[in-house]
Amino acid sequence: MEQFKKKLQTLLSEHEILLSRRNIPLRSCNGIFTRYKYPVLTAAHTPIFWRYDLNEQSNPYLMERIGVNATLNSGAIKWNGKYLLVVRVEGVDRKSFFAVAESPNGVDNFRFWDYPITMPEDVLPATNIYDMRLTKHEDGWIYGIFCAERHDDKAPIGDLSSAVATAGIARTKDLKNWERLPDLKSKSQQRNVVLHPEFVNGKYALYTRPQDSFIQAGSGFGIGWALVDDMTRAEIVEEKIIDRRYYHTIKEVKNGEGPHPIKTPYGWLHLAHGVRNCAAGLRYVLYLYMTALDDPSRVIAEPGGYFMAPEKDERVGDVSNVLFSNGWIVDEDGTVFIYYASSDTRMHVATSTVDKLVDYCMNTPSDGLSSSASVETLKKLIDKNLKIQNGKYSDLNKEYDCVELENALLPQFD
Ligand code: BGC
Ligand code: BMA
Repeated sequence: MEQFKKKLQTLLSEHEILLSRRNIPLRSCNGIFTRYKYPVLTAAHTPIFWRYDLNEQSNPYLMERIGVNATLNSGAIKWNGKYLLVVRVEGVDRKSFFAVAESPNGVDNFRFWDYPITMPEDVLPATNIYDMRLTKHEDGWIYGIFCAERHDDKAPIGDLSSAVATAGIARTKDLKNWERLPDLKSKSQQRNVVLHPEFVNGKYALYTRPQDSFIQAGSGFGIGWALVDDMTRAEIVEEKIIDRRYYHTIKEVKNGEGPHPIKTPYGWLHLAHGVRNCAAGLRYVLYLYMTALDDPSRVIAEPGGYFMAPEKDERVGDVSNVLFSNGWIVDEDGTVFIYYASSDTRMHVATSTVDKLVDYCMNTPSDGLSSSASVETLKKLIDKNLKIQNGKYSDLNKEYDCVELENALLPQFD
């Protein structure tokens, strides 16, 4: 085989091995969710024909022409029986765009559709767009709300970093053709805006995240809620904070709604991210909370602390120490596929069930906001457990089958 063809053959085969690799569930360490061994999407998963010019005349060395830096913060939806991610693909030029990747089972074999999404511009074109939340609304449209970012032209000359973030809005019926609607009108800048799937008092309902500037959430105080008459000219008139930030918690500096909440018989189940600052920079973790079925803006369960935090390889990437999620899918049997990105670099999946996540929300103690409150909460569980362990289970032998268990567990700790 001539050399060019041979090289291409190798590229395509290696790519196919990566794409068709079976994913492996890891042993759940806390009983709440199951992580998977491999990321579901990396930059290397993007098609070869996106990155290489396959014409031997114009690319005799068969080199990459358009580099992809990362595949991250993806919206998610089940569509015609397939698990779809609307992926934030970031090029080596730092520009993000959206592209659909599809899997038959939700945990592996994700493949990109041939073309990325062509997102029409708003009247004021954006420099960068990212982090889409998908909502199949009861009005019949699928909405995608995402962050649209532009340079702040009011910044002093020479300041090329100040920016303005707005919520871009688009809708579709097939995830291929998108109609762009005007960006959300809001007094403050906005990121992490999410559309609730049902009408509330006949209106569209938005989870918002008002912010003082491009980076600082500041006086916004948390995840907000606003009702909107018409998505084709969406404007926040009144905004109230429904999930507040507090001093010395996992969401002290910032928080934001993840994907839209899941409806359960016990209330709306929410996934969000919380941010705190430390000497190593911002640390992003994921947390859950629930709101009432008859009023999705009324919090009814607030488990304390984080639900998921970056672990092992997840901790390192372009923006290290970050977990971020803006997509999850719930199946008819109650399985929940949580799609999360680690360190702004790659996409992963974790699975759980609606029942487990609701149980987690309802029965995890809330944050008492001080060390002494945490100790009191812990003592209550210890009191209760010691009675049980020393009573009903006093005959349990800790050494039971230790060797066998150790052998089974060892691969977990490699
Ligand atoms: C980046 C986002 C980031 C935001 C705030 C943007 O320029 O693209 O990933 O969340 O800045 O730091
Ligand atoms: C944010 C988000 C994400 C990103 C995170 C960490 O503000 O909107 O785009 O994952 O920062 O960089």
